[in-house]
Amino acid sequence: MVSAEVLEKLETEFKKLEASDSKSLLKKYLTREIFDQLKTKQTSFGSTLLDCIQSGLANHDSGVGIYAPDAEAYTVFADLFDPIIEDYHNGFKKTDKHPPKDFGDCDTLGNLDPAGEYVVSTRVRCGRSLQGYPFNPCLTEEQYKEMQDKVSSTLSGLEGELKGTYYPLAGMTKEVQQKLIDDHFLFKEGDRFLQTANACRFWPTGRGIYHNENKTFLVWCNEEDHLRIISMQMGGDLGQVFRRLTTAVNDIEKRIPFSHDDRLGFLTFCPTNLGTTIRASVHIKVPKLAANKAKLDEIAGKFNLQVRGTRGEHTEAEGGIYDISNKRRMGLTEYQAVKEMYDGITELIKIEKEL
Ligand code: ADP
Ligand code: CIR
Repeated sequence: MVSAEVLEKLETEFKKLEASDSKSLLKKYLTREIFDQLKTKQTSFGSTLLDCIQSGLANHDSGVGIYAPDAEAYTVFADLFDPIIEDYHNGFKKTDKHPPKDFGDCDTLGNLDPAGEYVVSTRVRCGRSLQGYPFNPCLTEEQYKEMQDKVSSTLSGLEGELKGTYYPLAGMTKEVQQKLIDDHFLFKEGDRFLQTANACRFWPTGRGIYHNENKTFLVWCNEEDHLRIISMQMGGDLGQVFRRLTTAVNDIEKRIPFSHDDRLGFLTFCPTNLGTTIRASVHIKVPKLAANKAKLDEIAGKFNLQVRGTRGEHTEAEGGIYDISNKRRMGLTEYQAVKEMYDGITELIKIEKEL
């Protein structure tokens, strides 16, 4: 049974959201009818509607505003998740099925900017959830420790270019942590969207980063998702970056079983990351296009691209450097998601050159 306290909080905060000018997908799709239908539901982990939407209720400036506290929430609260998923992932309907994993032929993706005039660096990441564990809001401190042990010992088996070291956040000096964040290798701390989603409990327990010597291959442990697997390097050689990622993911998948759903693809905490979970991005300087930020967003949108600031989501551009990536991750293959970024960035550079 959902407690009277939770129901009361839901009611009060829902009214505030309704009265706000929030542009979030949560506000767009949480009608009174859907709200009343879902407010008394619970998953077998005890997760309620409040657990799903508290981040969006606390942050009216959310773009999306909803997270799945456990995988079952995608089914129990489907009447809210499905339209949000459809909107974010370019029309992925509740009757649609995400295609099977397909990394395609990385060799068909070349260097986006061989002369090095525009692209500063290239990064491709994906998210994975460990089978048998719920997402952040439902994890116990013990589970965080257990997962970190599992992840660090598994990754210690990687070889060649992927060989590296796991660094737990607990015990890392603030200087080292800040340098890793400033250099774009490590997740930031204190993200209010995640905090209010109840995703930062027991921090920094169980959180950490694995990376190879050159920091071209990295794995985040227990930040937003159980795992974020990342390949990145300076310049625009997307083919090389994606090839490294696919090699790593194929190898790690042989060692750890991940949560996958027949319809939704790989399962993640945030519905924007479901499916392929791929975000392929460049750090890019396009000063002429960026002279009008609204115009840059509009043109990027035409190519299904999303523009972020230099330090990632919810940050500003520094030194004219934008993070531009594929927006949708569902209803297409891994290869197609990366190709969407490749084709879009190729067009953006062409437009920039012509201005
Ligand atoms: P995520 O990519 O995991 O969704 P963020 O948007 O917060 O999360 O980005 C995480 C970090 O990755 C940030 O420090 C951001 O600057 C960095 N980053 C993203 N794309 C690139 C890129 N192409 N080159 C260098 N750093 C990047
Ligand atoms: C928002 O709604 O703005 C945040 N909750 C982030 C949403 C999408 N980003 C993500 O998954 N990293």
